[in-house]
Amino acid sequence: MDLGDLGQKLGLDKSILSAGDHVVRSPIDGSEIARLKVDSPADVARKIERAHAAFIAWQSVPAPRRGELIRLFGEELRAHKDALGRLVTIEAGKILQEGLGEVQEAIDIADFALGLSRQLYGLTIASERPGHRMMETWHPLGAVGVITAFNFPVAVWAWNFSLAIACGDSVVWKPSEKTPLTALACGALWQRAVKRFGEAPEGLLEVVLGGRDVGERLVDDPKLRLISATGSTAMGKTVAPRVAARLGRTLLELGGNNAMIVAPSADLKLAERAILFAAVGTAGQRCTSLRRLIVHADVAPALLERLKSAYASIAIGDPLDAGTLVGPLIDGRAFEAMQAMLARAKTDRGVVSGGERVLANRYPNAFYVRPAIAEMPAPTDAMRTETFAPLLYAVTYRDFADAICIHNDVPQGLASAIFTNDVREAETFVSATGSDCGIANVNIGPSGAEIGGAFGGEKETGGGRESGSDSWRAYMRRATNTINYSRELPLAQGIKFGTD
Ligand code: UN1
Repeated sequence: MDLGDLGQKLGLDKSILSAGDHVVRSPIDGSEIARLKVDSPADVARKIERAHAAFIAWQSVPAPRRGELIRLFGEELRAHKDALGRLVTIEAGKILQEGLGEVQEAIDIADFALGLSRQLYGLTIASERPGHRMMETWHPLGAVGVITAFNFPVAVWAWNFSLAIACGDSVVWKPSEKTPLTALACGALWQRAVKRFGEAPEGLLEVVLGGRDVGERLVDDPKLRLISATGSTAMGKTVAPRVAARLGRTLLELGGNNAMIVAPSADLKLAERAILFAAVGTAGQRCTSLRRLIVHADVAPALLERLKSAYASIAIGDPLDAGTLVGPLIDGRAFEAMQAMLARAKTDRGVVSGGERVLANRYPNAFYVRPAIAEMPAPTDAMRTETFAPLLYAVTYRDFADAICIHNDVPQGLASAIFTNDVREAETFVSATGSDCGIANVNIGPSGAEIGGAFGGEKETGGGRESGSDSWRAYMRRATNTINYSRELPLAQGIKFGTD
């Protein structure tokens, strides 16, 4: 796999690509695309220090001015959408349409953050005391540590970064070891925006490369007031207590185990398309990927028939080719994890179609699989774990209340969907007693959320909310101000304390 002129287009100096011994491979064919230098403990400390110093200066820059820098960054992203999207495809293996979509998501959040920079509103609150006013003020929080996963190497960082910068923070970013080039390219585009802006402090974005030890340095550093981490539930379970031990803040976006209920009244054609995009798109490697299908027994045979024939003929191959819908898995470990779960599904009396390795002759060092459907006689324990691969379990239901129970009976709570034309079912699904997820959709799949809404989930998904709505509050600190403009000093709760 050759990067061609992508590095140059994205402002990556050639020398960076061979500066060290961290080998970066493309999942497309397993070939080496770069050897990068990772950060030493001293490098990480220096970068955190630099980000902290940048925050000290940046917090005093008026928010709309901060928004202007994000606007310039959005322009860089627009101008380099094609090159960056391609790099995402080469490094993460997702099809080009999705690589481009991911950069678009970063552009969208830049626009959102620009508008937000004039809308960091606080409340004014009625005081119980005469001649007093209460209000809330939102202030920049500090340097923020952002840890991201391989599967969304631009967008998830951008959600955090653009909001943090608009909110007056700085960011130290540790990308996945599997997608460091994309991170360096984002950093280079950011530097172009900074240069055009002219007056930003150095260190608003520091990219740190390395493995778990580098992540741990971020997690343990009290200068990073917030750690925003995206990845597995296992990762979240180590990050959260460590940050809590120093009483820092976390924003966690962890595993999902997303389900869709298909009711008898559903438009099956729409459902089929939604299932395909959600279950096989990104080769099942989104945290919002569809993993469990809960279908009414009356429509299950027809729907599964259609799905199985679509799965059998879906275009699997080079994600840079326009016709491809399913690219490679990220690596051999992902492939083995999927195979292990397929074997388990069979032991649990499931009927598996697909799941086999394909294109092994052409790509002996890469891992392409046919997406799999495992029809299970009943929900199983294995279905409670997230397998980051295109493996879709299907179970049937008769009673709608049972479908909701099956739906919620997993440790994770990220995204969910129902296909129905019955208004009672639709409204129940999005009500308090319906889906227990952070994202609950009707007649669209669980994946592919827009940036305007808050993104994240409940239970073992970690509870964090990123991206749109009021997620920005996580990147700021709230001050409650009470101002006395009277000539008296009345105490709250009517307390009398001595005499005046
Ligand atoms: C992720 O997989 O971590 O909703 C993020 C979606 C995308 C983001 C996924 N907008 O599927």
